[in-house]
Order: sequence, then structure tokens, then C-alpha cells
Amino acid sequence: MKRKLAIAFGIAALSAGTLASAPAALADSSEASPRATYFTLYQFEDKGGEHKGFASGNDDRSLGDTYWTGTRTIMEDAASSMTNNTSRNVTVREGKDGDRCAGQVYHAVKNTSDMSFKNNHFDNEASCLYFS
Ligand SMILES: [Ca+2]
Repeated sequence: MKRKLAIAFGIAALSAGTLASAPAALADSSEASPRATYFTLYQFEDKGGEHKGFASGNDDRSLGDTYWTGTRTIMEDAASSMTNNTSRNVTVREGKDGDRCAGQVYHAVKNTSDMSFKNNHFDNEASCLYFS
């Protein structure tokens, strides 16, 4: 954590070219770092719209009662892109069979992003996810 903040600060300081921007740089890095270790689903392509991050190992077997962050909008069948910055693969599926995930499968490989689920035939399908 501290190392990542230091790196982010260093980059921000370099691009700003002055230490006068130090407080702003710290605010930016603290905002970015929580998502760095999350599997994040986004409402639209290209990481657009609402988002929701899942900490590594934090399975959610029913997105039918999960809200996009900061909203009262259910996220089931509405995700269109993702970033998986965790060190674990995530399996996302289109449906449920009792308490189990079921139906079409989407594999979110660790440390990858996918800017569109459309070419995976998985746009607006995500209903259930678990880390492996
Ligand atoms: Ca894709």
C-alpha cells in the first residue's frame, strides 16, 4: 500500500513538475488505490457508467440484490466491461440455479481488463460471480 502510494505520488509529481501539487497528488492516489486490488464491473463499455468493485475472494452469487456503488440500481444483467486487478481469476455467469451460479460462463482472467463484453456474447448478462 505505502509503496503503491509512493509510486503514484512520484508519477504525479513528475508530470506536474512541481512539489506545489503535492496535496492534490496525494488525494488522487488515495482515490485510485482501493480499486487497484478489486475485480470491478462497469455498467457500460470502456469502463463507463456505474461501477462496483469486489475485493479478492468476495464472491457474489446473486447480483440481483447488489447495487452499483453509490446507487439504488440493481446491477444484475447490466454489466458491459470489467477490470480484474486481483491476483485471482473470476468466473462470471449469466444465471443461478438455487444458490449456485449457472448458465453461460465468462472468464475474467487475473490482472486483465475487457472494455466490452459484446464480443464475448456476455453483454448485460452478469448475474453471479466467484473467485477461483
Ligand atoms: Ca470482450
